[in-house]
Amino acid sequence: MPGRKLITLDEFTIQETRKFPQATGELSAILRDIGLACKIINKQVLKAGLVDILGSHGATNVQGEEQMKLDVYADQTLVNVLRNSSECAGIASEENDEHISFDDEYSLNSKYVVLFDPLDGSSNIDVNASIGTIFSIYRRVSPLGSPCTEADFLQPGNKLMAAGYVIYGSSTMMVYATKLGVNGFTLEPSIGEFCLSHPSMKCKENGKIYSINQGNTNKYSDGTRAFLNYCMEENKEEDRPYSHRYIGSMVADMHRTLIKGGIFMYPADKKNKNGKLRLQYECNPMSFIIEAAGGVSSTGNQRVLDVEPAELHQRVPIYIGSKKLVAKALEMHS
Ligand code: AHM
Ligand code: MG
Repeated sequence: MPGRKLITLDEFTIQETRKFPQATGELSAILRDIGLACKIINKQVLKAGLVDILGSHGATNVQGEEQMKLDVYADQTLVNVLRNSSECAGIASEENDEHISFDDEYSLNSKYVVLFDPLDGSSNIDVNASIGTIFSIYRRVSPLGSPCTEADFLQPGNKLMAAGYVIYGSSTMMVYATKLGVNGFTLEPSIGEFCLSHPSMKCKENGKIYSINQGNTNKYSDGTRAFLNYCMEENKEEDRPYSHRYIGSMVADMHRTLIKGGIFMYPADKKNKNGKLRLQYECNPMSFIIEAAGGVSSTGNQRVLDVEPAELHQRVPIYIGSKKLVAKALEMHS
């Protein structure tokens, strides 16, 4: 594009690193590695519709190759790329029961650990709707030079160094946040690079879209039901012009919430007292991003980022998005 300066993800993270003279560039390197893994995953996601032709998990395709389920493929890709990099001490993934510590000399001396949900919303693959990868980066608390431990992964969200997601949608985008803010990068397929397309993203103070699995309404608390009624009733009034949108893929629903404002909820219900979504793999990274963009996120009782995780796969209810609409939901919830 003559006359127009494209800024790649790598160039951007290096520029950001320069703002901190003591920074070593390790965080930028991890973001680059996650970007690389997600480009490899993206290539495979684009072929998802050909599963009947190429074969699915466990099946052998026409070339005689064993095919992997996409979420397993995504998980292994991230693990392999991060294992090969020298900046990551270990990972924890929604796909695995326990964390994995990398034990080569470089990894043992790395200060960061990474958590990810390799392919969130994977039930949407069959219908060709957007899915995504969600990731979080913590500075380890275990000593350098030794294998990382579970404690490194059980830190609250308020200790996050960075978090982000990649959405495999009508275009492929990476959005990541640090305490400096939130920036979005769209994959330019012809050069294979994520390029800065959404600088300094902000979540609107209020929004008109509420996003929830409304099919579960009977199981929600009275407060959540009251909020849903508030959104639905007298919908034509100018000051209450709410629309309901729910894709059922958190990355896609949150990407819309970040860009257009509104609220996304996955509350507790009568059967699932802690909701469905995972604190460490889904709720904390999304809460970190939304807060860095000026929004808020709560379990209904406390800030999501302040929840002390007790176990890796713990679930929490979540109300997240634009400040004013979330405040309204929480007021009615309480
Ligand atoms: P997954 O990690 O197994 O894909 O499940 C998480 C997904 C989220 O992306 C989405 O917000 C939620 O499950 C949808 O759940 P439901 O179908 O109950 O509405
Ligand atoms: Mg998930």
